[in-house]
Amino acid sequence: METHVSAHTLIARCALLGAFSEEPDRLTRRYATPPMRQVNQAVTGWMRAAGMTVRQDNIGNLIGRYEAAHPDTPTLLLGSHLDTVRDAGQYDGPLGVLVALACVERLHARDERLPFAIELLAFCDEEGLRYPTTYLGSATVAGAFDPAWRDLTDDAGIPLAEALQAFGGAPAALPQDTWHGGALLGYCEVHIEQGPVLEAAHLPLGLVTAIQGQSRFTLTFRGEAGHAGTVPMHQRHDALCAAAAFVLEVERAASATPGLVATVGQLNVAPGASNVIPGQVTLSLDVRHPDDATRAATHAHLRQRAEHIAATRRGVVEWQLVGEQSATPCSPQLTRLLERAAVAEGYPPRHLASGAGHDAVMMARLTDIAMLFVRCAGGISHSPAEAVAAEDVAAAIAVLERFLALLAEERTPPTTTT
Ligand code: HGY
Ligand code: MN
Ligand code: MN
Repeated sequence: METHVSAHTLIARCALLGAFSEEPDRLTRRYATPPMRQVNQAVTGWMRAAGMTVRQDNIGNLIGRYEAAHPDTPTLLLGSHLDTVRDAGQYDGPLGVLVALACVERLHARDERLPFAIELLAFCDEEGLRYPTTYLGSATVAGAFDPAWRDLTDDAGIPLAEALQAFGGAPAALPQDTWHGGALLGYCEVHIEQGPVLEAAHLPLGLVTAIQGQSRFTLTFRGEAGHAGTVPMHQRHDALCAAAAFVLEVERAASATPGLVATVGQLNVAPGASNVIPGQVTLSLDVRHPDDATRAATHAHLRQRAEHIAATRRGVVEWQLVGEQSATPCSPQLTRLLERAAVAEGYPPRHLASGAGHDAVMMARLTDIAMLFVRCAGGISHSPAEAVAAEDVAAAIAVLERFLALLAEERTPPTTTT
């Protein structure tokens, strides 16, 4: 009889969680929404069955704890996120939570305790879809939650403080959610690669060296709304035309800088009618580069360009920083251990940088981090086309399991013979 969770079971679990969505025909699971409650419920059941004690913190993270062989031992953190982007795939986030859970299930099935406790953090918001910020869950655990975020509002005007309360948390108690459980050994996150490098190299797994930095902004171009039929072209102050010129400027600047990626992914046109000249456009800007100085120089340049474009069209632009993360290196020590685990399981140690952001960025404020990437089909993510192979998931479980065993070995004092 199989005593542990197979890769096939794990993929079936991802599909099960993927059915919990705010929208009937596609997967969208934003922070503190009813489907987030449903995934937390499902994962709670699996965590309990794996011998973990489970709690939900004030921000809404689901936390399972598997005790160590002895009290007063340090803790290893494992985790990833359970929220999604809009029209998402099933693996970005949940895969990492469920691979870590599979390893704990295997320990529990063997009735094995390690010389450290494991806390599995299933973060409630990594994507930043509902509120204009990212990493709400991991920022809270890392003690980086900005109290001003409590007043942020979603598209329906619901303040974050209200949403978290409705989800079972207490805004005033958020500081208590900062890690206070004693010594940490580190944080390790398994995640789909979200890029094409591993697939091109015909490798199932990769070891992350660093996570590139990113800056996110909201820009508001203001012009003048007017009648689409009566205002001559030369007398218009069309905010969408200004925004469109800026979008192309973003593409130009990013293409001219090696390694730089920049994206305008959201555009809200107001008043938003076919017979009205757009008076105001709000757009998002996401800028990333492995080198922090290059990223900063690029967004400074883009800001100048935005102001220039607005001015030449006799409008104005407001530029608002939404969030900024420096490039985050992974811990060489923990990554070496992960590499030893990969090699021991027969997988070549391919190192690569992460273009996507991860909860590990926030956790690096608290402790050493390491990340294991799993190949995904076509390098596609943030799309329902996300796919992973069962053999690759099995490889990830085996390597994380081996990583735990190596860490346990390192922490077990050698027995002395008399
Ligand atoms: O946007 C990111 O890099 C991440 O997937 N949230
Ligand atoms: Mn994502
Ligand atoms: Mn993710």
